Amino acid sequence: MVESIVSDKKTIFSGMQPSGQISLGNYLGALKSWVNLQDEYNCIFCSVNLHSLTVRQNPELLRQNTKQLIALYIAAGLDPNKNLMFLQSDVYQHTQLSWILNCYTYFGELNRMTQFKEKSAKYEENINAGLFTYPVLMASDILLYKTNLVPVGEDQKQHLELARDIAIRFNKIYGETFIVPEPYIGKVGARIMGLLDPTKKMSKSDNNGNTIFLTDEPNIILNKVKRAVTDSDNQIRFDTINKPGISNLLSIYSSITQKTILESEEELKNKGYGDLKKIVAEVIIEEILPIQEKFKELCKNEDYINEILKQNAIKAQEIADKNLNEVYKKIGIK
Ligand code: AQP
Repeated sequence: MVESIVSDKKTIFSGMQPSGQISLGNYLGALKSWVNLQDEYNCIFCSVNLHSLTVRQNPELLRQNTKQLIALYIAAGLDPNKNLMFLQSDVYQHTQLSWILNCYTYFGELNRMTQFKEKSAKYEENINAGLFTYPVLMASDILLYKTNLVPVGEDQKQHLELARDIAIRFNKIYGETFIVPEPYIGKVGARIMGLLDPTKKMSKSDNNGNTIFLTDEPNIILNKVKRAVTDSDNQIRFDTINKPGISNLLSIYSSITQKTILESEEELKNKGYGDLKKIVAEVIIEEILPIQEKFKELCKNEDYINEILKQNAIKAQEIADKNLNEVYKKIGIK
């Protein structure tokens, strides 16, 4: 059995797509909690740029967003010496394994994926095969590193379940090869909804005032929060069905301040909506400003980011190559 990265620590894999700039949703739902994992686990935080090709990208923007994503990982507190941070496209073994695992995944399984259904509806002019087989590439990302744990939001649970099924299926045929990954159950980040449509999640590829980006200037953040959709009954209370806008503002507030929703409700219940928005915008700005300052510094030093990517990709390739070769031998390619 091939070892995972090092020592007795468990391996965690997660990633983000550079399909836009990182949103407040990506930060509060994922990145912020990753920072707390880096001492206890062997962490692999990839920029999954090949995944983002399932939706048409502007090549220049994709290049820029890819580098910025890694700079934001570091600015938010991920230490490049403690975590493996690299571009998915720099480790070709991801796509090699993906092809193999495609042959161990059933059409019916992929056809059941709700994210495929949602994205097909959102991008109905471009329902490409990559969108359909996306979960197999994700399974490859995870299984390639003998990952033990995957921090997943609600939206990715089904994909992780599929990765587990593929691993179990492969192990049954060829003997113990992949570690069957478990979901990481820790302090789960909040699911942040769009400001203009609080019934749908905030996405980095939305660019219409629905999304706050980590790189937004304070006045932009204030304006976006001021324009957030609320309701007309002027009561601050958490009720996602009847008051999705106010509930979303409460989620953002409690996620940043680390207070419970109940504590936040109690603290803010006598405020008007205008004051609530001002308070929420203030805590967002306070949280994001230090990240932005560090990010701007990092962006001045592109060589530093390039070097991190290069060194980390070499380390990742070493592990990936070993594990892919094991698969090749088992299936008769080598
Ligand atoms: N709104 C959100 N609230 C909480 N967590 C979120 N995540 C994404 N949106 C929210 C989490 O961020 C991580 C990285 O996501 P991704 O880049 O792999 O793709 P995604 O989930 O499709 O994110 P976006 O922002 O919605 O990207 P686009 O617009 O390209 O589709 C994941 O852990 C995800 O759960």
